[in-house]
Amino acid sequence: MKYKFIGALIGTAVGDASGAPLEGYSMDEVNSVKGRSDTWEMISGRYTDDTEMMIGVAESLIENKGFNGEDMALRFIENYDPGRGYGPGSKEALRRITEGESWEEASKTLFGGKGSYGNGAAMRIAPVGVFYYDDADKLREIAYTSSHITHSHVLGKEGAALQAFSIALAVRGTEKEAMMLELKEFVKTVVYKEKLSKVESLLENGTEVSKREVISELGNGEAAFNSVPTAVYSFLRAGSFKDAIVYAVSLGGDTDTIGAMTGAISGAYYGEGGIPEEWEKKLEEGKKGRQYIRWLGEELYQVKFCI
Ligand code: R7I
Ligand code: MG
Ligand code: MG
Repeated sequence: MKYKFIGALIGTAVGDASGAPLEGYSMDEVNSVKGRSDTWEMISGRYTDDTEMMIGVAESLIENKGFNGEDMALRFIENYDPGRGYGPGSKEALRRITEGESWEEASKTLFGGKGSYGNGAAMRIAPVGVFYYDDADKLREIAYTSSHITHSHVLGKEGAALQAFSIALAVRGTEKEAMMLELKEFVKTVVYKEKLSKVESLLENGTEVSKREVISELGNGEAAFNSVPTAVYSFLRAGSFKDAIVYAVSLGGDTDTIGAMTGAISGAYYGEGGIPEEWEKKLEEGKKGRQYIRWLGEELYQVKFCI
């Protein structure tokens, strides 16, 4: 169990770093850079906003032994490094909070008052997925409220909840075949129900389905509904952590984020031991690098089970 907690967090970072140098590339561009998948290697160990925000979520859950919105928002602000490629909506929400607006209000005015449906809330959700893995109602509640700091659109929040619940099922050790049913029962909005039906049909068609079809059915973009189902599919169709990440990144588009989300679910499912050692070792070190992220996973486990 401890290695599943660590796996979800390190998996986020490894998936993020794997996709980072290719973010925004089309599928064809990725394939021309990467070549055949059996020669595929992680180019750089540097992570992006996805992992930096995930670190903030973990730090806050550990420190408060559960969710505290004001504290989590402050962690995001403290950790904020403009060189990590933040989305414009998240950046604006954090700027507003820095200037004194409450974390409950700051995200509401974005995108014409509808709030963001970007994948920025889902990409950072791994600590919520592992910490509340045994309580679906609580997991949904905390996924929604933690998302709200930057993402107040229902589709942004629901994407984060779907991603968190996928991680929770992986922590529980639910068989892949049984996951689809649980996920379909869990999601509430039509958009995600339809996307999950598409995931199911694609899975039924086996590994021969073309990447073009996957991209046109599920998406590979920055909206949560065009990337969370893609990560779930990338995880479900693969037989290992490595295959899942290579596939997710090979779709192009929002590669770091689809990589991070696929890595979180896969890391929780296979545990840290399923993550290629050479990839984990390549992750950046420094103040909040590889060892710190591992430590956060251990601490989350301690807070969950030992206190
Ligand atoms: O969701 P967010 O933090 O961005 C995350 C992405 C990931 O790929 C990271 O790796 C990083 O590169 O950024 O930031 P937002 O700006 O809230 O959302 C991302 C994008 O989704 C926006 O820039 C918009 O293009 C789109 N988007 C919307 N478009 C129209 N209407 C999000 N919400 C809306 C909307 O309501
Ligand atoms: Mg990023
Ligand atoms: Mg991204």
